[in-house]
Amino acid sequence: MKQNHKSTLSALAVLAALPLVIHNAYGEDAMYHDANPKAPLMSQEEYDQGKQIFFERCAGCHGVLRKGATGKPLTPDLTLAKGTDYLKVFIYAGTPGGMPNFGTSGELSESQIDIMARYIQQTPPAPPEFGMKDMEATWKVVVPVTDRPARQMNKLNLGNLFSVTLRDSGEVALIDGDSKQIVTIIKTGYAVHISRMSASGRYLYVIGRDAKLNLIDLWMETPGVVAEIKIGAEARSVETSKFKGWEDKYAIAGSYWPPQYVIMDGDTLKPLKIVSTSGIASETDEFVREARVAAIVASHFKPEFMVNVKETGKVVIVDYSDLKNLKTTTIDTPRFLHDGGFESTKRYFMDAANASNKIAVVDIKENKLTAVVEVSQTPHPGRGANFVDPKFGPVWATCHLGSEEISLIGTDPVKHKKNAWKVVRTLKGQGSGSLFIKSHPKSTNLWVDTPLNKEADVSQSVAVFDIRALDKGFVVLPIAEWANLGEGAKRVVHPEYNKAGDEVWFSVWNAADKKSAIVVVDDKTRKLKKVITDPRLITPTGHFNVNNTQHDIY
Ligand code: DHE
Repeated sequence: MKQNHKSTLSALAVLAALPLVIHNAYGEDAMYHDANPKAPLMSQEEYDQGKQIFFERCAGCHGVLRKGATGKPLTPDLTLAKGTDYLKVFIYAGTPGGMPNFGTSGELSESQIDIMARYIQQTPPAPPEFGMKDMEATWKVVVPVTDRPARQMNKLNLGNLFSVTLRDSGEVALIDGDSKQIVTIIKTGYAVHISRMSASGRYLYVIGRDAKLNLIDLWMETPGVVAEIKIGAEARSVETSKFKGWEDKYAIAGSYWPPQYVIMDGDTLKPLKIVSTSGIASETDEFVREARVAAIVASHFKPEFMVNVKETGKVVIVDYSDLKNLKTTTIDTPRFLHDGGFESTKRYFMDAANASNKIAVVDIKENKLTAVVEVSQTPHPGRGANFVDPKFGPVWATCHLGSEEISLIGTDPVKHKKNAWKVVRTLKGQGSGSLFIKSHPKSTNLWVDTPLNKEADVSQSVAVFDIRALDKGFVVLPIAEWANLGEGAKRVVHPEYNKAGDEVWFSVWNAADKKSAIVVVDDKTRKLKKVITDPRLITPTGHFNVNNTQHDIY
């Protein structure tokens, strides 16, 4: 009897945990039925579509388990109380805090918005784990190391090559920075996120949102994929070992799901070591399963990687000199770490805890937290911008998703001690919705994009400040207008310098079925230099100059 009771309970527990597929009482369509009876009904087809859209558009900010990070938590205890109509308004129009306007921008149809409003009231499905065996099953060495060229076989000026993300076609375009010609287009993972370079400048690593990592050899006659692997279900970051003696030895990639990072052989992507990042959060001391890996940077001072764990607010410094006896240092920071980069000496990692409106400064020589700097709403620096403020000395700057402010933080604790790790100046940009900010050691310009601003004239242009006269405000350059692409909700995104530091490249990111372009601006005159268009340039977003990415110049 006791045993029966127990097995009934465990059967109920299984039923409660498993969503059921039932048949619609009103017809033949298969219906998805959530374990929670209050969740609105959906057909199986609608549920599957919701799941796919959530993965593609929402999980990055809200999390797979929907516990929230950059975006608000969307668990059924919260969403059910709000109801379908209320949720639809937010999905349709977005918010000034950074929630995209999926309806007004035309990215989702009315029926998709209705599906999403109902989908987020269902219990979030937990995706499966992805361990060593799964990774090994996807790992492919396309060209073995012994069959690769011993020297550069093409005539490209590799330092000035750009790897351009073609988001929706799942490709990168390699564009020659000198001639502005497309060298080749390479198939990669779905919705490629970033490109990073090996320390030598030979190997290019490209990671997709679907966690597929491609290794591209730039020495081949036509650069192409020499190895690939899938490291999980969802990912955003990859980096390579940059310390002297370890150049090109290892690659590291972090995943959103499962929450973990993996260290691989640099020239084959053979997975060597997987480490979970689930754990106890810095400010709440609560266990977080979905503790996702955001930005990763590599130290130039030691054989170490700095791994940002988003939800727990931890920078894990991973010593890669001995993978068997892995030494890590864990630094508590404010929560929801996202992106960041080095200040000009590369000793301090300026790390955006975006949902806390703070920048954590981590000393990677001493392996300790140096400061926490309060900035404006939802800092989003990309890797940030370094330059010398005429009044305050060396600074690192971040723009913000949730505000028009640009915060300049003093970064020289030796010669400008009283300014170090303080916001020394706040500039006003065009508006909220900024994602990336950029300068170059050889330039006197500071460029700030605003691709997620709700106003088309703001999202389609860029602001540029003269570093020598920051008080004078900014000048607006109508980048999308210069590209002259015709219709579409174009967004101007990601300023990136060429190797010489005398050109700035922007993506004009249009819908997949519309024309997009790369616009090259002369940095000195701020005049249009070149519009690169090609039917193959589908949804360009980030574009990474080999030399600047290899040497962390920004
Ligand atoms: Fe990114 C960097 C995550 C949306 C373009 N993006 C990063 C990094 C992370 C991240 C963790 C840092 C990687 C590193 O340095 O190792 N991005 C996320 C998200 O979670 C988010 C908010 C939502 C999502 O679902 O992905 C998101 N990102 C976007 C976009 O919508 C952008 C504009 C276009 C796209 O590809 O989807 C975009 N993210 C970029 C780019 C970088 C980036 C271009 C690299 C900037 C750099 O200069 O290093």
